[in-house]
Amino acid sequence: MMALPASSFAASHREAPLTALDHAADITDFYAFRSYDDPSKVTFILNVDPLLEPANGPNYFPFDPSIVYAIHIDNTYDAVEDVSFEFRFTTTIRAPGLFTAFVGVGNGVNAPANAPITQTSSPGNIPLNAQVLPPAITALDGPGSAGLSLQQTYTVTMVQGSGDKAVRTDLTGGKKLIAVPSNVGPRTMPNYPALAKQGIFGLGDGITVFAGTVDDPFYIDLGAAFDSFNFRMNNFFAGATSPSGVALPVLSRTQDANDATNYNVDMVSGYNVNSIAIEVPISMVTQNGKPVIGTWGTTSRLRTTVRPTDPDVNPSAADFVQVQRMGNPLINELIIGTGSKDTWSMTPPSQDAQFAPYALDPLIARALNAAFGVAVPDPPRTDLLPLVQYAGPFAGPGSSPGPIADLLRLDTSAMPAAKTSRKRLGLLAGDTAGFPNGRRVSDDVTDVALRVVAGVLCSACTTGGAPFNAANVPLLGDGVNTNDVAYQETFPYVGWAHSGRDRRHVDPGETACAPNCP
Ligand SMILES: [Ca+2]
Ligand SMILES: [Ca+2]
Ligand SMILES: [Ca+2]
Repeated sequence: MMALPASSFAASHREAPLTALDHAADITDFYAFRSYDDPSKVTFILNVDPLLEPANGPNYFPFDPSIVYAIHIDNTYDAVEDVSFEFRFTTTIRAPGLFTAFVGVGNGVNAPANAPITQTSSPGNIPLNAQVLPPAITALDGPGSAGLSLQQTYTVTMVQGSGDKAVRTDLTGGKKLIAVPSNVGPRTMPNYPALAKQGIFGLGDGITVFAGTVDDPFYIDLGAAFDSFNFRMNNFFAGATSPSGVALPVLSRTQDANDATNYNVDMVSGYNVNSIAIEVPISMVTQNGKPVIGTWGTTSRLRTTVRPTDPDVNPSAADFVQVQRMGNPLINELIIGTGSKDTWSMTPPSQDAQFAPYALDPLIARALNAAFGVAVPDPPRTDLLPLVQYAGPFAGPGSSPGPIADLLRLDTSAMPAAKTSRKRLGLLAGDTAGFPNGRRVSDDVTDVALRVVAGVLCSACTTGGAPFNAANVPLLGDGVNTNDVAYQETFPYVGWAHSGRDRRHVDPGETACAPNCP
């Protein structure tokens, strides 16, 4: 089980040993929230493939055609999926003679008068005066897409039920759904936002999908967090110390209330991630008028892999096994012991009871106590159970708590918060439309997790046998309060991909957001 997690740290970038070696299948973050711009719908976002350097050509970051990417919804409180959406990708190299996956200049460039003499037997042979460089890429398909050599299409399948009795429905409807490539740069893709928007597809019945490379919406001082809690405290915090006199990574009240300023470095700034987003009517994923759902994402691979001598970039479907999953942020990252992470990744959430000891006595809380001297509640940490059961503030009236399972729980009857009243700390700041009621792209799960593990939700706990006062939990945080680029207020809500030519990573010592910080 697990529960909120704890300390800071990337929601889930490279957390498990096996998926650290399988980056394409590595789930970085999973989001589920009632759509800001259409409250009749809910949006799910599954992000994979961490820390994509935007300049990393020439093939950039295609989705893996041998992975099944899936989003699952439980609406019967048993932690078994009732509705799932599966995404499968196919790669086509449309211009095999090109030297890169994406190239284009202006209106195209023909061979000049002094072009090298052509050899008819050369595979790269180009006739005299013929076009050498295609026009800049302005479309995902058809006119304007000649330079988009590597094109990925995908299918969307709705699965109702689970196991052998599941009913599978192709939602693609014969449409050519095209994944949005990474932003190569302004010469090759002169109007990237317009190009990316072409990757938003309506599938009918109120369903909208998007797949492609985008700005990683997650923000964190990753390097400080994983250097054994070596947060940069000198200039950014209130100078608070624990009872044992150790400096604490604590924000001042003013800093904590400022959701638009970074006091430390967002180490994910300037990096992209691969994103799969689907928006569906709430009625499609709820049952019998019960508004609460539990949701999670998975990546699955073929159980066995055959390497053909004739390379096939699109292997056929066969027997798949789950490689990774994610419900709540930071569970695998911070709660599950490293020796159990790979097992956890491959286990369905309905069997999470076996991991309950990790959450009921989370090592990360003990680490927080040891590193900083902050008081944390005594185990068993039953205050963490609402994160792994249908219990607590978002349980829904009369619902069964169900088994212990890492699901991201969302009460779809709670109205989305307007941008001006949206709080990065979600529920902890009184914004009931945010984490842990689902998770929006802007929610600061790092700071929330630190405080929850430190006991901020603990109303009847003890510490060292004495009463624990949740009001005394300090304003723990990493000093990174917002993303490096503005989020969008409409589907798919994330920022578009950073330019490979012009991306900027904020460095330690730079206290501001990147140039576009909201
Ligand atoms: Ca179910
Ligand atoms: Ca970002
Ligand atoms: Ca933060």
